[in-house]
Amino acid sequence: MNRYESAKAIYAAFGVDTDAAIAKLKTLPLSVHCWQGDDVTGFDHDGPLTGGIQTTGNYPGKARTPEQLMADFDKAMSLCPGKKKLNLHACYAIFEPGEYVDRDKLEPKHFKKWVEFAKERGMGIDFNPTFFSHPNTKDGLTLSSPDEDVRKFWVEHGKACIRISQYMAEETGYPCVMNIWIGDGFKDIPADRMGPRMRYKQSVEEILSEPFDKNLVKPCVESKVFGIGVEAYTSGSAEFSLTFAATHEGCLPLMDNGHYHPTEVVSDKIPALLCFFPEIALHITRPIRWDSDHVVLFDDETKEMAKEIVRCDATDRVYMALDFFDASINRVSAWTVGVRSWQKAMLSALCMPHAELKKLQDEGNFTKLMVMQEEVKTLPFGDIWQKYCEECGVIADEKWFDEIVKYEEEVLSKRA
Ligand code: RNT
Ligand code: ZN
Repeated sequence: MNRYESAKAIYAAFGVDTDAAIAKLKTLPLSVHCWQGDDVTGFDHDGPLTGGIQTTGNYPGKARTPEQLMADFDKAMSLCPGKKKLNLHACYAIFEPGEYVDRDKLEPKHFKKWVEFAKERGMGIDFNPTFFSHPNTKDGLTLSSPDEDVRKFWVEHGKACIRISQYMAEETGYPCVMNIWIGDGFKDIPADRMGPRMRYKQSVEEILSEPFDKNLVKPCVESKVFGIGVEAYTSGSAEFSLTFAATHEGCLPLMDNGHYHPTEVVSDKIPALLCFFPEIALHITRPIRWDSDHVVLFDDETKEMAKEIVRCDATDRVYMALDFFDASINRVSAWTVGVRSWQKAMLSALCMPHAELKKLQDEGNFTKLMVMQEEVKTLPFGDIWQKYCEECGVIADEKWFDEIVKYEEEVLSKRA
């Protein structure tokens, strides 16, 4: 018996069908963010990264052109099992030589090359208006600005992004999740907390008044508790964003697990939101002490989030996207580790006897529940992972890193 067959039998004794788990995971799209490849820079500006987020590190070989970013993305994805979607930001618009339009004037044609890229690879696309890294941010505010010209500019950007999202969905045949996140906020104690939120509410309502097909475009609002330089207050707080989504049909709440107080966990929020929302969206990241956007690992909270999605039978109701950016290590490797980690978390969640464990809970058998939850932790998951990778045609073990070393030597190290 080979290792997979042996592992499969061990799992079967727990009532888990590992073949079914592998087959299921192959169908679940994971949205992979383009911005790990170039430290959230994009192609439409030269200025710094703003909006309260920051990349740290200066590892050589960063992608500087669409061609480089696409090549790096391809390299990383060739080492990752599973179904992927491409997650783009508006600042990754690709202009013709000499062409430039500001963000309020963006059109589908500026994303044609990305659409071709995605279609050739059978991927859908998710999209994000970029409300940061732009000079038209006044006193740190965009959609919640009291300056009507500034606010209107960003509303127009949001509307343009709805049209672009609709185009992406029509072209690829997959719904486009369009996520609204603003870094608006204040460094110090504000005198008016409600005003910016009322303006933010009005702005998103104006953006969503742009016509779109609700089956094709899935607008979201992403909350955040604080950012660098906006420590005291954010317009898009958790309560604001959640309530906005709850009261605006067709708008989804998006939870980024770096955006809450450090003792809060998104794994517990997933089943809470699923009681009310038909669909929700996630940004999967790894906060260390703050919203640091470290590379996602196969760690406890990551596993717990995946477990909740599977246990709630919500794999078709949760849009899963990665969101991290580490500039201190090889970026292609960072991408690969993050994607593989989430895939591992999902596969291991799919290989748990959830019905049996729930039964123990409902019967009040907490003694056995604890025993079983501990026992399943040491089942031979590595053999299931290996089989999944093999079936997906990617390297299962640590040898994938040899490919990174080679790519760094041959490609990344040659970049100016
Ligand atoms: C920032 C948010 C947001 C961004 C991306 C680039 O804290 O998490 O999602 O990371 O839009
Ligand atoms: Zn995020």
